[in-house]
Amino acid sequence: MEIFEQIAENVEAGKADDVKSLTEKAVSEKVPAKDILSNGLVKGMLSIGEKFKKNEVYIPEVLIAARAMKAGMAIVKPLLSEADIGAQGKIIVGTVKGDLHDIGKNIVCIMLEGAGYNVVDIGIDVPKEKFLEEIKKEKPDVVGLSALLTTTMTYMKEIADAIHGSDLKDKVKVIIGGAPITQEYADEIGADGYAADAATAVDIVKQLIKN
Ligand code: B1M
Repeated sequence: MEIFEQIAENVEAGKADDVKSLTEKAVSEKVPAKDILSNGLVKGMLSIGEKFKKNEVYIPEVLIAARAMKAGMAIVKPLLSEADIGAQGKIIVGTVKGDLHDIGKNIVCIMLEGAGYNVVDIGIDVPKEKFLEEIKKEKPDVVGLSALLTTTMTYMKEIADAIHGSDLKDKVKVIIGGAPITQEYADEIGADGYAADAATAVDIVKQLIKN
């Protein structure tokens, strides 16, 4: 079985120690960190996500898998940052108020860091006031909002409205993402970009910072 498959299977099975040692092995075999992340760690997490959706596994299994994934991410993350050729721009990323999901957001942050951006992760359950405060403090080029629940995605509009209604309007671009988000919703709330996955988020940020 190839190493990516082994990593993905062990993420799914929640075996943090095995994920850690397999990730270390892949790194020592000079497998690119980005490939370990997307073909192994993320693949395993997406797979358990699908099973959770079909009620084939429950929340505890998902949490244990997330912990295993994080064990691998801890090894891969500094390597992605080492590939940094210099900060291309600054991005603030947070999961919106009421929402505690952070796995996708963390992957987006890692991929952006890996692409050379200076990323400020402001965490989960973030109210609009905190987004505005951090934008004023950090002066990012782009602010990224993540939401995984249909009940919390509506809060993205409140954040977008707060930014667009302030003097920060022309200073920062807004991108949004998360499982229930669509391009239509991004257009509806006046966001500058939408990304279905972390790799696309990097592409969109690149385009937005260039313009
Ligand atoms: Co939650 N959960 N969850 N959950 N959970 C979902 C989202 C759900 C779809 C599961 C289901 O099918 N029923 C469902 C939402 C239903 C809905 O709103 N329509 C759901 C629910 C209902 C809940 C609770 C309400 C459950 C309960 O308590 N009864 C509760 C809510 C807690 C809260 O937030 N207030 C809850 C709790 C949890 C856990 C704590 C158990 C855990 C979160 C652990 C954590 O994040 N630390 C969890 C998980 C893990 C999931 C699923 C299984 C997996 C999410 C995940 O990590 N996916 C999820 C089912 C699913 O999505 N299949 C589910 C893997 C990750 C790599 O993908 O997050 O989509 P994703 O991120 C992707 C893209 O979306 C995109 O890029 C990422 C990487 O490619 N992306 C962005 C994400 N953010 C982006 C931002 C960007 C750009 C792209 O720009 C800024």
